[in-house]
Order: sequence, then C-alpha cells, then structure tokens
Amino acid sequence: KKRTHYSDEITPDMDGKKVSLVGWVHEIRDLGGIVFLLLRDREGIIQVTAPSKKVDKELMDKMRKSGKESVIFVEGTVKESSKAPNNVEIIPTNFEIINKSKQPLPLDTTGKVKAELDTRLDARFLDLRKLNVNAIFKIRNKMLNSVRKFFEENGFIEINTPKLVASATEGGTALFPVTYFEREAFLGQSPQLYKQMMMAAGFEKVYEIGPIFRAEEHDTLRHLNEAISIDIEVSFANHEDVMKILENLIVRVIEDLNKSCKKELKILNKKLEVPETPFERITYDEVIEIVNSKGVVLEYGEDLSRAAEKALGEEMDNYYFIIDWPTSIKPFYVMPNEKNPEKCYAFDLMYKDLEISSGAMRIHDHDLLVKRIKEQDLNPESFKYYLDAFKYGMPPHAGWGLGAERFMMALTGVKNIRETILFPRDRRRLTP
Ligand code: ATP
Ligand code: AMO
Repeated sequence: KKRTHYSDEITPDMDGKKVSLVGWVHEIRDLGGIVFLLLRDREGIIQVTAPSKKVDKELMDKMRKSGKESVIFVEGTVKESSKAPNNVEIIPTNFEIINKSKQPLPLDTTGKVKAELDTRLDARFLDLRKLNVNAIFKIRNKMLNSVRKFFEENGFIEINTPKLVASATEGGTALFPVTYFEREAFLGQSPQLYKQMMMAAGFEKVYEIGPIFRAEEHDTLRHLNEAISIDIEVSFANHEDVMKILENLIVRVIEDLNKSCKKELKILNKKLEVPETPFERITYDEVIEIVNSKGVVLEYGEDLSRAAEKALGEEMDNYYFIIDWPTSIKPFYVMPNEKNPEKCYAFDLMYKDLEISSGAMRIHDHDLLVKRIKEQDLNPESFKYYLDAFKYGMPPHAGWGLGAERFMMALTGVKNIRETILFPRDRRRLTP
C-alpha cells in the first residue's frame, strides 16, 4: 500500500487523476447518504468524500467504522470541488484500515477541544499530530538547518564536547550530580570550558549544538532543565566581532524561514520581519535608568529580575543587546574592561523581555584568569585541566551561547518554552 502523493500535493487541476494516500483519520462526518473523512498526513489534510451514488456500501461502512486517528490507506480519484477544503477532494475506490486507533482518544487532535499543557505533554505523540504543534517543530528543524549552513559557509568547525563533566562553569544555576563510578560528576551546564580549549587547539572558529543541563529549581515559562544550546567560540575576535556574527545569524535564519516555512508560519499566524542590523545596543547603566523610570527597583550590581526584564521589554522592541555589564555579575572567564575593570566585555542578546543569548570576549591571560577564579570564590585547582590550556599559547577569543528553545520562542511567538521542545524536562517532568 504505497502512497503516490502527500495531501498538499493534490491540487484541483489534477481532476480525474488516480492517487493513493496514507495517513490518519482526522475527522469523520457521516450524513447517511454521504460520508466525509478528513485524511491527515505529515503535510496537511485532504477530504475523502464518499457519496452513496458513486461509492459502494461496503467501502462507506469501512470509512464509518475506521475511527479517529486510525492509520488508513485511501486510493481514489481526484475531484475538483468548490465545497471541499482547498477546492479538491478524493472519491475513494479503495479504503483500508492499516492500524485501528483505540477510542476514546486522550486528546482531541483537531484542536477544537482545548487541553491543558500537562495533558498534552502526557500524550505528546498525539499532541504533535496537531497541525499547529507540528508546525513549531518543522520551523525548529529549518532553523537548526539554517544555523548549520550559516556556520559551514562562514568557516566554522562543528565540535562535540563531553556532557559528563567535573566542574561548574556558570555561576547562578545549580548542577545535576551524577554517579561516575567511584566519583561524583555533573551534567554539563555549558560547553564553555571545552570550546575555549579548542581555541588553544588552534581550531579558530568552532560551533556546537548540544544539550545543556541546569538544575533550575524554579518553574518558569522560559527555563528548562535540559535545553539545546547553540554555542560558538572564535579566535582573534573580540565581543563586537561575535556580536556581528550573532546578528548575521539571526537575520539569515529569519530570511531562510520566510522562504522555507511559509505554510508553518501561516498556521501559527506569525509574520517574521527581518530585523535591521546593527541591533540596538544599550548599556547596563541605561537599563537601570529605564527600569527604574518605570517604577521597578533594580540596583547596580544586580542581575535583571523578571520584573526588570518585563519593564525593559515594554520599552524595547525586537532584538537588542545589553552591553557593559558589571564584572561582578558575569562568569569568571569574561574579560574585564582594561580601563575600567569594574565593567566587562560581556553582552546579552534580548528579544523584547526575553534573554536569548549571552556571550563575551574572554580572558586569555592565564594569571588574570586565576585571579578572577579566586575572586569568584572558586578553586583554581578544580580548573587545572582548563587553566593549562592558557599557558602554552592561547589566542585572544570571544564567543556566545544561544538557547535554541529561547530563540524558537522569539521566532514563533509561543509564550511557554515547553512548546518549543519535543519532550520538555522541568522540575516536575521526567516522562515521557
Ligand atoms: P541565564 O541564562 O544567564 O541564567 P536566564 O535568562 O536563564 O539567565 P536567570 O538568571 O535564571 O535567567 O533568571 C532571570 C531572573 O529571573 C533572575 O533574576 C531570577 O532570579 C528571576 N527568576 C527566575 N525564576 C524565577 C521565579 N520562578 N520567580 C521569580 N523570579 C525568577
Ligand atoms: P548562559 O548561561 O546565559 O550563558 O546561557 C546561554 C543561553 O542558553 C539559554 N539557556 C536556557 N534556556 C532554557 N532553559 C534554561 N534553563 C537555560 N539556561 C540558559 C539562554 C541563554 O541565553 N557559557 C555562556 C555562553 C557564552 O558566554 O558563550 C552561557 O552558558 O538562551
């Protein structure tokens, strides 16, 4: 039982043509003398129309009894029809149930009956059959594709670094401990130290797309415990150089999606405008002023609270950078400003009120790095394997990490980060 076409390949001008489709029963409407069945496949939905005048009773009964979400095979003739969705339908000559679905369904796949996110995630395989949910993951695929093409075209080398690691890199969020034979190890929070070591290896431009694990205790709409990070590191570059790469990447992805995901963006009712470059840059000090002027307390030396992000998002549209951060609230590897070491060469990329990326120029001087590790109350001994790479010719370098799911939130407009990942991991959820 082979398909000849996907549903979206069948057009009114094919009137009279014999076709075969496989897919799922989306809906059945039985009016007695005529049965309408919507067949859904990966690419969309098409109506199968069986009027008793043209279709024998046995076939019509099979259609009636097939049941929602059963897997079916339909062979038939294309008919142009102004009454059918997309002006085309199939008059069946052959109908087979390949695998029957149990009834009732835990979830309505047409989206007419709304379900709570928890119910949806419990039956995620069914939830993903919904056109609007499915569209998010087609966009995610094209986004990642576009990212890889961009890096390939710009001379980056793709790397894979260990996720079972010995030490923390990002202060602020906790680590997941794991038992590693006789020792304690952790799930990696970021490829940070490894991508920097690749600069000492002379790779010059690297990228990694891989999982990061963060034991965030809180339950928010924009934190996951396992996320995918798009990371880069570039030698002989400063923060400005890698900010430009980030801007160009964002523009490239949006241009690509506007070409390759027209259907999906329409399903999500989302128009993607290509942002102008360079993105606006505001300093941390300006952020404090903006936020305070909106009546939200933010003191110098504090990371942005959720309230501060929201206040800022009301003022700032689209993509923008926050630069000139206080050194004290950024990780040890960030390069302090030589003239004013209280500030550093770190940046965050924001989309409205959401942080989607952070990055920086890094310290490449061994002794300064040791000093910064100590100042952050960390023990240089635990970073020996990393610090060694700074003793034998480490070039100046810079890089960033872009959260794939946060970027997807910006691209699709969904409000809950869990919508952008197949099987989200959060405080309460470890299955499916
Ligand atoms: P990074 O990626 O650098 O860790 P982030 O965007 O993930 O940054 P956090 O620093 O984890 O964000 O959190 C942003 C701010 O939101 C922090 O000031 C944090 O205290 C606050 N925050 C996070 N979760 C909650 C919560 N559940 N309730 C209130 N505030 C929260
Ligand atoms: P940072 O900790 O800001 O920086 O993380 C980089 C980006 O990863 C995403 N992200 C998350 N997404 C979902 N859930 C989470 N819990 C989560 N935590 C982080 C965000 C964030 O902007 N080593 C640096 C990057 C660098 O300097 O190269 C780092 O990890 O989009």
